[in-house]
Amino acid sequence: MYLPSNASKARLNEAENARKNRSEIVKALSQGQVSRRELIKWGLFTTAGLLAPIRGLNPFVSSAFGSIPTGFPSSPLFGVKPFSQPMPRPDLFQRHGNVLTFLNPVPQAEANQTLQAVDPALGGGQGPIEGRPPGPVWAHQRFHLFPPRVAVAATQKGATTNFTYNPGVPSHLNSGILPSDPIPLRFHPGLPTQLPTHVWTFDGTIPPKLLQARYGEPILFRHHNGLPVHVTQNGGFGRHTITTHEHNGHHGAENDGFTGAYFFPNQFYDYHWPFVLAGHDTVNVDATDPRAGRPNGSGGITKVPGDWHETMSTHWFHDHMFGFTSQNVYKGNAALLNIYSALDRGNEEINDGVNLRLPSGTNKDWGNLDYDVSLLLSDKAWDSNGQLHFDIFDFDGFLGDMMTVNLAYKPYIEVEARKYRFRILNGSVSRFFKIAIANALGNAVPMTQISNDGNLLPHPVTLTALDQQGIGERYEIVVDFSGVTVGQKLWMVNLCEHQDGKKPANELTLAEALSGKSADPCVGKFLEFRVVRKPLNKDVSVVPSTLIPNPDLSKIPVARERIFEFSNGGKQTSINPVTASVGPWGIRTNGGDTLDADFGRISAAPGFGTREIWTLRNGGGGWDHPVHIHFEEGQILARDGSASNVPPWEKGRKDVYRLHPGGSVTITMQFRDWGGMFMEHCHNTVHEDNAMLLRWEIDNGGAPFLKPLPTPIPTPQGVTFIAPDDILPTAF
Ligand SMILES: [Cu+2]
Repeated sequence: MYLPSNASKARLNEAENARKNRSEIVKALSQGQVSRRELIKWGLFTTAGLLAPIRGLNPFVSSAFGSIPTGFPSSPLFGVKPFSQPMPRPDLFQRHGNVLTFLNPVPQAEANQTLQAVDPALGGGQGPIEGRPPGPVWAHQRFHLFPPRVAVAATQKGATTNFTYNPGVPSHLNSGILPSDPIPLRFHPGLPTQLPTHVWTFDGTIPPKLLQARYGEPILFRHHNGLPVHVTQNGGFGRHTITTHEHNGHHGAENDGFTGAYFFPNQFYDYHWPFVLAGHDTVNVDATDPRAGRPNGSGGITKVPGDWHETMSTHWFHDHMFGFTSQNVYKGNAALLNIYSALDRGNEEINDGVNLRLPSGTNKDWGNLDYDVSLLLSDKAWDSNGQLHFDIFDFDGFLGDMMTVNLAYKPYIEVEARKYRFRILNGSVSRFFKIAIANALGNAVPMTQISNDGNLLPHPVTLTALDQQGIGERYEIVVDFSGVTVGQKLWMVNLCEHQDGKKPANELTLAEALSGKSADPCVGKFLEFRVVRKPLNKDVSVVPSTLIPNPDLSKIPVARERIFEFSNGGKQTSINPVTASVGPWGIRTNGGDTLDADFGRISAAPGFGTREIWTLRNGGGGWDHPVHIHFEEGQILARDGSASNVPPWEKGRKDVYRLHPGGSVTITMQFRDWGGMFMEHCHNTVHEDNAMLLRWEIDNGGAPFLKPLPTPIPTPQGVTFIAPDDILPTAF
């Protein structure tokens, strides 16, 4: 938590000094000069993983100035007031249809091993231009069956000014923002411009990027690493190696951003995202069902194989670097991804009996964003110079004290008096949200939740406050402003109060959250809606009472049940310094030991084409863990052992599951279409980076999959492979 702004000067000085001292250790750790192991050996970390209570180093311990469990001084606002800047829509990634001429060299199934000189800072010599692990095991699966039709390229790099902003909507639909105006990288026009060492984003710019994809239209995303070759050029946090996870892509594992498949500065990695409907090989294989399809660009549908019940809408992609995900995502490695389909085509007018006609717009055949708005929520903190600041020393989690939406500090958005769709992503490090919408009288405005994570719900649910939203979760809502008088304002309000990064401390009432009495600076209003006019065109959108029913798994036998328990007190059995980390957090699989992360260890290996039931259990201790399972959405069968505990908004499919303290979630999933190594981890990314992560794999779907798969060991001079360190006895 943060010191109140009226704390005594001496207390603030003490905290600021502690921040500086801690920053030195954070820097040394992030730059690889010391390891967590060494810090534990030196007594700077306790065995519980917390920074030892050394005065002048740990502001989280009681000090001479009182017993407030506190941390930094508040981030300075330099006189900036809330709701004094427009909220930018995301910046669209440019889609290139001429894949083979746009991308040079041409993308290929196996990693491109053409050699280039490696910077001396990275060890010199020669290394491959592509950082993807080489050979058939990491080749793009079925690359020739799904040739890329759209190419997208981006370079991860330090903060710079955006001269090419494309929000995809005219400025009157973007709160008056003129795309021709250059956008310096700052959280508000009145706040300092971020240094290239402190913020690293896609192409180095803000607003955050949005990619628009369609089912059956494979995308080749070439991700260049343009980060500094010197590991020390990081402003004190963030690692210059990256791996990009398309959260919750149904793609081959070589394109999943595996935590151990990271690549180095001056390399690229070709991610091949085919966007096939799950069940591609077994359901609707002749592509006759019009509900399984994509908008064809001229009012019709191009049908695709697969199960239409598996249609997904809202993803995001972000870094997954082993041990450094929290720092890198916080630093700006996060982008939004909308997937369009026959059912959810992003056009509210086309009435073909398939299109759900959710709020979006009518101008384009698909992908209209006029009334379909992505909101990336994240809490940030900055130092006395206004530069982005991060602290890894509380393994319970990191909390910022400044709310941002699309990386803008507490902005406003202009809306018309009609229905809007909002795609809300919790892109924080450790903070949960609970969202309500308030009017000027402080009353809750109803909203309709239409999706949970990637998937539209079977049936929409009308609520006056959403459930708690954990890190990585997406909730989509439809808000109807048609009854609001032009000129009035509404606010999006956070009701979820934190006292630390462990879990939400309290759920406040709307009145409590609006009262300003919470000690948590991120409680209360964070986004202002200004209703500026009647709709320019008639609102023809609808919210049907049935959206997308779940796929029926009842006829598929359950091959296996597994239990994963998430708790503290993990131990490390591997001595491999590359693949294994240590930390207070661990995962216990099927009653074995609670183990720290090792991406060389196989903890589960479900059979290709099978269905399983997994129970995710919180081992207790007063933490919540939002657990993310890659690759496949689960249907929640039970919470705390009972189906009746599953709320209506969790009756669709999900990919992040909040366990609640002491709670459990039982899900069912199937494993098909693709193979390779995937992950399961806590999405409180501080927990994830401090060892609450495991590897599981699907490796008996046929060649080239070896059983078990070899572990990649990336170096700037090339990726080598080693045999798995460890295979749990119940894995296969
Ligand atoms: Cu956790």
